[in-house]
Amino acid sequence: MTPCNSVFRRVHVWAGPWLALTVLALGSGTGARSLNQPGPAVSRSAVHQKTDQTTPGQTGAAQSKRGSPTIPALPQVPGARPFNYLRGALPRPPARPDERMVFQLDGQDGPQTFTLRQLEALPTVRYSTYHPQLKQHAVYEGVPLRDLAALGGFVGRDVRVHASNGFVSTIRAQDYLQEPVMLAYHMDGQPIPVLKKGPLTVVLPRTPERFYTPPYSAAWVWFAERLSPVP
Ligand SMILES: Nc1nc2c(c(=O)[nH]1)N[C@H]1C(S)=C(S)[C@@H](COP(=O)(O)O)O[C@H]1N2
Ligand SMILES: [Mo]
Repeated sequence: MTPCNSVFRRVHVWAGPWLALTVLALGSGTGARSLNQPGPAVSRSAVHQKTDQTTPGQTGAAQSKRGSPTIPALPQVPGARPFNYLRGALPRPPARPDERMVFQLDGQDGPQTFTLRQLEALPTVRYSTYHPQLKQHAVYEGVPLRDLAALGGFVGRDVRVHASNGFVSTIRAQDYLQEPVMLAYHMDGQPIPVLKKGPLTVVLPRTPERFYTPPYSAAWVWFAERLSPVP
């Protein structure tokens, strides 16, 4: 269990409704982004989390006319905690013929595939963390596994991340429900190079400390290409 005095825990405070209004008033992307500059895992920004929100992945009708991003509601699953989102879901852009499908979600209603731009339109977190295999700090941006699992209809179940080299790793529900473990697509504001384990790589926050213990080394899945629930 995460110690309650951990740094990570402390940022996960609930903001008042005024804050959600502020975030909405700021509009899409740019406004929210300015509250969340790259930096340590502890963002200076307040937390934007609304309780009366739509489920992740809902787009279109869920968006306001101005296209405000939709911050996902906290899933009604034991162990789920508010995350500090950079922004919520944007309307999913249609895939262009020149775009490659880079990720597959094995949802309960069948597989869903995503281009990079479609992944970028999902709820987004950004934080600085230390990559234990690259042995370097970087600011990563990506989709929380929890939002992908919610989109696939299997939030609360343990998940498997499949990589293009055949590697498969199981990530426990309690880990991705409590912490914003992400499928990262940006590193220091840029697409993640293959030499840095991109283009899609799973990263974990700097805390809790257990994420840096041997049982978790396999959770840092590089070349990620598919997410499924553990059968
Ligand atoms: N795609 C992929 N990701 C992976 C692995 C792998 O074999 N393939 N191995 C995991 C394990 S068990 C470890 S210890 C680290 C190894 O990363 P390194 O080879 O950069 O040290 O990556 C993790 N992520
Ligand atoms: Mo390993």
